[in-house]
Amino acid sequence: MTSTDRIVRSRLNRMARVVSQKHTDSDTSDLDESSNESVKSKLPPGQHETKKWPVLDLGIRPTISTETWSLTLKGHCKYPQTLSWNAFKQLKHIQQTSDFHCVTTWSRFDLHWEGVPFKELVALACPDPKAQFVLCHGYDGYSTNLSLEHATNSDVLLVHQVDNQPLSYEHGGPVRMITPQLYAWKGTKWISAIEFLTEESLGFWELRGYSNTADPWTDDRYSDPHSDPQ
Ligand SMILES: Nc1nc2c(c(=O)[nH]1)N[C@H]1C(S)=C(S)[C@@H](COP(=O)(O)O)O[C@H]1N2
Ligand SMILES: [Mo]
Repeated sequence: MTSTDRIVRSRLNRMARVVSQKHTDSDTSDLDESSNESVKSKLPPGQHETKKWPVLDLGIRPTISTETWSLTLKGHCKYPQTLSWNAFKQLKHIQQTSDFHCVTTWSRFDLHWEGVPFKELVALACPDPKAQFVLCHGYDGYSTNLSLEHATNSDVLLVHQVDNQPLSYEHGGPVRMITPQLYAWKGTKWISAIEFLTEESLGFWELRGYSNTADPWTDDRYSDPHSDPQ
């Protein structure tokens, strides 16, 4: 068994546990360990705050630097293209502070990001009107899907800096995506390509039973609580 197989198996075991608990007991409020009111209002159901920032991936760490990194825009779009690091750095950048919620129940508050809004890349590629879905790929072979509608929210960014430092390699540097209003697996680390699709295509975890919509505020972790997760 490879290390990726072990990571996937433990995540699927967690999913099976959560799903079976939901069948017997739908009250997850006891999982909210925080007593501080301002923290509580920022904490989605079933999450707890961590001051650290854990690293989660498939155990495959691609070697990628700003010299070798590039981002390909492809699929159903008018202007498919590949951007180098220098071309990417010339796009419109913004700074934004947002929270990070992992499906394995930790949340990290107030990360200060700098990067390019996803919608700037959409404007460059000009997807066909029928292409309402995106699949984002990483250099480690990871992928995750989301709707174009969500991806163009103003807080969905391709980031290269966090807390005024270059994004570290283990957190997906040189460039990763973030989706602050969705569970963090929707943000591809070491992002390599954005694919515009006319039909939905599921990503790595979505194929294995994770939710398509992934809304932390409705505890929307896994796609079908009645399915038998492998
Ligand atoms: N390329 C890639 N991106 C990925 C993953 C991955 O395995 N590979 N894991 C996802 C998951 S499940 C989470 S919770 C976050 C974790 O980001 P972090 O390691 O910076 O905390 O990255 C997401 N993006
Ligand atoms: Mo995750």
